[in-house]
Amino acid sequence: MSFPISTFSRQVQNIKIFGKDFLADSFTNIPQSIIEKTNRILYKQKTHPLSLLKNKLITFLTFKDFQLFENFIPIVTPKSNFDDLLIPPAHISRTRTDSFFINSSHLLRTHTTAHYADILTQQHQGNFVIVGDVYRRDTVDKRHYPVFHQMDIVRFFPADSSDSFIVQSLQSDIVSLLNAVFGRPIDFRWTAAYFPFTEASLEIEIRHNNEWIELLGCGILRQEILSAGAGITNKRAYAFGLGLERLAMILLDIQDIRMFWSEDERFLGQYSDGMLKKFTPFSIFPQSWRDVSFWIKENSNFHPNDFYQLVREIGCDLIQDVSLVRFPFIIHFVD
Ligand code: FA5
Ligand code: MG
Repeated sequence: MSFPISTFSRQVQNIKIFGKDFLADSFTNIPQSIIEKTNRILYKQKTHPLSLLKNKLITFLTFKDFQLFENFIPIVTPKSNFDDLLIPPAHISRTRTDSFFINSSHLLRTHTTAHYADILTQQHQGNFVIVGDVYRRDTVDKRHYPVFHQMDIVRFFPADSSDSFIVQSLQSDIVSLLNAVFGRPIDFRWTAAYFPFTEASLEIEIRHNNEWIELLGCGILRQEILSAGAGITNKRAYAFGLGLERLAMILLDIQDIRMFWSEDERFLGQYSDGMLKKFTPFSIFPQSWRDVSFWIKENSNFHPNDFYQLVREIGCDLIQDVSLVRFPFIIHFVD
């Protein structure tokens, strides 16, 4: 007997999020456990470490006068999440295996970059910051979670600014921001990256406990985005998008991204005084490993992300890490 993996996922027919009703369709893949996460809004809870870190970042000298947008709800259209950012029609992030779709016309934003067009079409022509929760179907490990938080920052420059001037400003603003947050010079490296919405795209990685951890992506915003959005032709801009959990994990020595969702006083209580301090671990449970194996029918459209989501659904937050081991045999069954 075989069951399609979706049989086990607690899927919903009519979806209510933020008081709005949506009809499920063949694109729907958003489970109840994710809908529930949309209500938590961790980055606005006064003494939650993500909210404390957000406040520290937005009050940094260079960015303190930037306009803050933090009230956009996470429901977006494929147009704003992808099209407006020049993400091509065949890009993997547009698929049901990688993103959480409410239905074919709405999804949970996969990045806070999804709001650039909303902001630019309001004829907003000044520097800005966006903060929000973002959602992705992703691997299961201590640094990935299906819901996490991003901060995007966009800074404008005069039209005649050269690429090298903008990239230098971008890199020095980011390094100054990070040095200020850590209170010491950080150990970092730049790596080449690709984003459809930026040119000269880069990522920064920070060294922590002898591992390089990717923290943010950035680049010069493609001029088409500024001109199509607000008809801005007399300015250029850099943009970056930073993972708040990643930064908080390094800064506070939090080993596991699931911790941010804890409602345990032993976690939240450590930050109730509003101070960003090193985390003191409290787990009393020893680690435990399990092997799971199953058959996948040849040519089935199984994607590992379907299995990861199933693990999240059934194991909830007890599971920290899933490693994929492909068994080298292909077995042919006769139906
Ligand atoms: C983006 O999301 C781009 N929108 C960033 C950007 C903005 C680039 C503006 C250029 C201009 P990326 O997919 O790399 O890029 O994610 C950005 C950061 O989010 C990562 O560097 C990482 O810190 C964090 N991140 C990504 N996936 C996860 C995850 N599943 N869990 C936790 N943090 C994550
Ligand atoms: Mg990246």
